[in-house]
Amino acid sequence: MTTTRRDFLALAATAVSPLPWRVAVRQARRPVPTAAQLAWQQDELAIFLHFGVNTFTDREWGDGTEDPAIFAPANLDPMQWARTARDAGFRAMVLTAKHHDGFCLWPSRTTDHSVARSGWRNGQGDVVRLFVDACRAHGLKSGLYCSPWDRHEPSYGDSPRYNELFMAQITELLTQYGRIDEVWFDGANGEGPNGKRQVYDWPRTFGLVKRLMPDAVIFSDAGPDIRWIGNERGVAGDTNWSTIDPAAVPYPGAPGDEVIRALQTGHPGGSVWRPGETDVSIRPGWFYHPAEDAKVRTVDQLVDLYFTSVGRNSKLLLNVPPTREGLLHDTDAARLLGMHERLTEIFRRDLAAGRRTAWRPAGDRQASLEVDLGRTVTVGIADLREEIERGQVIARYLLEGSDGGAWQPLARGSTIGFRKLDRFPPVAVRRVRLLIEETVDTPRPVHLGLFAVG
Ligand code: FUL
Repeated sequence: MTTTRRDFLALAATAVSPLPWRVAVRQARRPVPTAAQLAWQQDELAIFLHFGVNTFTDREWGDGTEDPAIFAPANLDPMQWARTARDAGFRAMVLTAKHHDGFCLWPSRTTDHSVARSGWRNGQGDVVRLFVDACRAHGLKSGLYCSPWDRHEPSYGDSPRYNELFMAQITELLTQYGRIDEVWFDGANGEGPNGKRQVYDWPRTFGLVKRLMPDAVIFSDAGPDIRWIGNERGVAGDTNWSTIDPAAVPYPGAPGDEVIRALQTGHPGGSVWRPGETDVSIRPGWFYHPAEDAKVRTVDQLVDLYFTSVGRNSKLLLNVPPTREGLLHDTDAARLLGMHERLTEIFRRDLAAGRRTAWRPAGDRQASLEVDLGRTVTVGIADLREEIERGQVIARYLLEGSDGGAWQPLARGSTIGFRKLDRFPPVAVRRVRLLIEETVDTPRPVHLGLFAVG
């Protein structure tokens, strides 16, 4: 029996460490975010806008036979979308320029299945243009979703022909509207109108975006810049590495439990930086349905989403679908503003700010951080942050508090990354310490914020 290099690494790993990935991790230089990935994550909150013919047919997936004339928003106002997003503390918006039904919200030269054949503004309107203008007017970044799955386009399934058309659509979107910050690809790959299945050309697609819009981040299940978090419930993995093994998610839409697990948690030894985006809707559906007006998530639920996405080293892409009028619904807008007020209140005063802290490395895989709060205060939330510009390294930690007596555990966790928020029953403490029990590289000082509301 021969021992392969892979066997050797596996044996070596089990011999020196209970963590099988440690050997591999030590060998390579750890990945770090690009400037665009870092800015994307620091934005924390983005609004997703599902809008199109489905808004008027009351469906979630159009089949491509919709008459463009049904697209007739009476009061379309992307400035209202952007104003609401900005006032609610969101920093970006992503619009479905084309969903699976193939209807283009811009007057594409590649098809007549677009706003150009709708009654809206006598076929002279361009929703993408109004959208990017509104984003710019309100200081928001703009993103475009362009579905590769197209149930209208006759060439879909005739792979080389459709791929040409898809490239042309992306080219229009990335050359006619100025800077676009995020390009969003759904991995769905269903049948076309001819019943055929399409073979997408992902390397070409990603290459085109990189060439036309080098500073944009590309989202898809498989990256290359931002990965999907693996579910649409708004919950990132409690363990969530921004690094991942690219082979674990080989292409957008790759099926399987292992793929979902990899998306949820990332991998400490992953060779690429590919943080997870958490997309979830404020309503049960992605598109607007009047029957869901009483099913909008409550402020409490939205705050919970913040904790399970942003608070787990992810970014929240919260879908708020415009109505048939072309506006964000009053209920949805009120909930967004309520969420913002609540979060502002929660994070109003950092009880650890300006307090004496001591950072103590212990060897090259452990460290502790202790803060003396100067007096006894009640804390219920910890806000932990790694300096991710230099990579993500923490794998396990314990947070403890003391009011003079013995240290009491407040929270335990695995990864931290950009931001980890822990909520625990409010407790009176004078000192708090973070014990970093395990890392995958030399630990660096962590930011610790403490807040009162639990
Ligand atoms: C899914 C799509 O099929 C849904 O309609 C929605 O756009 C969601 C964000 O992605 O895969």
